[in-house]
Amino acid sequence: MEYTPVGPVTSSPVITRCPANPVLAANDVPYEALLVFNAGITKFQGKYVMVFRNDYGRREDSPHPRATNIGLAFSDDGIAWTVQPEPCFALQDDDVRRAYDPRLTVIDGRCYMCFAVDTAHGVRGGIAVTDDFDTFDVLCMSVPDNRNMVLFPEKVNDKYVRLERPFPVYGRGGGSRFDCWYGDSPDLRYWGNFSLLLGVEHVPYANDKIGPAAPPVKTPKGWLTTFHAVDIDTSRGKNGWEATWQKRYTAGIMLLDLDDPSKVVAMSKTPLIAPEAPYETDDGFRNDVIFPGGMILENTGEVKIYYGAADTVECLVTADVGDLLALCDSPRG
Ligand code: BMA
Repeated sequence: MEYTPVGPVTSSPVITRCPANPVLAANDVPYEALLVFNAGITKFQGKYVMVFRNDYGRREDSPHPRATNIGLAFSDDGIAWTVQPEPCFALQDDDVRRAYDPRLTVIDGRCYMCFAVDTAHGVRGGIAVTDDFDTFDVLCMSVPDNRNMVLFPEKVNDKYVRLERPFPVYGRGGGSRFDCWYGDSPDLRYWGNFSLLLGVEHVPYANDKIGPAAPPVKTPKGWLTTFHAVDIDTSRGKNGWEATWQKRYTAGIMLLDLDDPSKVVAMSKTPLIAPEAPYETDDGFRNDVIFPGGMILENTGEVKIYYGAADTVECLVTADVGDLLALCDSPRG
């Protein structure tokens, strides 16, 4: 595929990186850990809770870690985290290689976790529910290839709503030109009514793929939500542990219609978060990767956005909700 380079990008001035970044890293984890990133975060039963991806086990023969599990951490302030002694959540299925990139959404007092699953027959997206992070009930698993599912925190028009990112390799020209999709469900198990929400071509700073990021938050103006956007520049070379890494992941922001979240009301045509800080651009497994998985709207109007940085650590930026809404100033196009 041909990729027209996007060129330099910068973060929006409305975000502030947390001075404590990274808020979670491998050395905070009391079991074998190497890359701690792409976490799902929400407020549940009076605490902040994080489920994070932990890739572990350095190998001699490959830059890729040996295995992945999902860790669990709690916090009173959303900044200082205590990791539980053991990972949580594993799928008992011979076809499954690993579950990763979890996202959390509380609906009617229960905590739902969306996750990606690598299987011997393709990548699947699943949804499980838990009340204690000890036992999980898996409600549904998509057909391959699909992942990056996120759930809305309440029903809209009496339907549960999710965003997702299927991988149509044949239908989109053979590369990874993948888009953001909408779907809804009467019961969180059976999903349908799918429609395209946002295509790569609607995002000026993407030339490869996009996907849902953190689960949306409700505002009077609409559902405010992040997405990840990927651009490829074939002149990029080694930029991390692998021989080459030509992608860059930025975070975007958009506003969906309150009554019909299959519609983008407005979006920012420039990135919300672009890789700039050393923990985003240097010394990581894959540098220049910003991958949001958690977004919390506080009563004060502060929005916390958590993201995996460089596929290596978990970080936090904050912004004012009014500023984020003001950034969404362009039509989808
Ligand atoms: C995507 C996913 C993410 C990861 C990103 C950058 O395809 O695998 O988990 O953060 O690539 O490596």
